[in-house]
Amino acid sequence: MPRFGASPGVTDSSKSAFHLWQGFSIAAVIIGVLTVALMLWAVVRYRRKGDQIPEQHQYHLPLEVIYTVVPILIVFGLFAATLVVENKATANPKTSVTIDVNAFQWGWQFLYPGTNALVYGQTTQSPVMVMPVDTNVHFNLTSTDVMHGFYVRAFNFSRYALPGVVNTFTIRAQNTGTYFGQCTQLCGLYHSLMFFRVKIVSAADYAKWIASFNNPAGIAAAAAALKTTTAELASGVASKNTYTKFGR
Ligand SMILES: [Cu+2]
Repeated sequence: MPRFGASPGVTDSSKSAFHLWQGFSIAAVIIGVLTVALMLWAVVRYRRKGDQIPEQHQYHLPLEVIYTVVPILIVFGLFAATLVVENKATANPKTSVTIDVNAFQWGWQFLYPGTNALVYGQTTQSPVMVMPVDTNVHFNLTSTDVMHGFYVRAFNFSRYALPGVVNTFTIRAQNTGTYFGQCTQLCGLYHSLMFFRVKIVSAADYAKWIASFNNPAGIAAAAAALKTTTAELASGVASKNTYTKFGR
């Protein structure tokens, strides 16, 4: 089946959103082809054949009922399909992993509550958020300063990161790999460089990664990072990298 310019992505909800997009596109193609065919048929079949005015008709009730009811049914069908996919995407099922995502001008902080793990990075540092595959991962998304957008292309998913608001959602990844993420709300000078990456790993590798923060060096590093980020975020002005080139 054609992709109609979209990608299935790597999560449960990205795939259902992708299938919804395919369904909408196919419906549009069918309606488009049908409409053009009817127009062409009318143009050819009833083209001017002489100077005689054709027979004049008014009202064709069955036809009028059909072209009122059919579009309504189409809209309801598309609406119902959308509702099913949206409810799935916004459901917050039981999860075993939680990640607190905090956006700020101009970077990302990923905290793993109940563990020592902490990831932090600005602009082209592209911090790497690690998450396990085949696991419901719960996200608490916030912002320190202004509106940001949490967007991962491979998730087919975007959410506002708002100051003073916690947006929650659940993602279940089906594939491992590293994927590109970025801010999608114009949020200031370095918005265009507000990158991050998502690394989806096996459950065993995820446990190993979390455990790597549990030795004295890891704890010290995480504590130092937390202190730095807290100070920088509290000051409202995070120190900026010197922008040289894309560090992707
Ligand atoms: Cu931003």
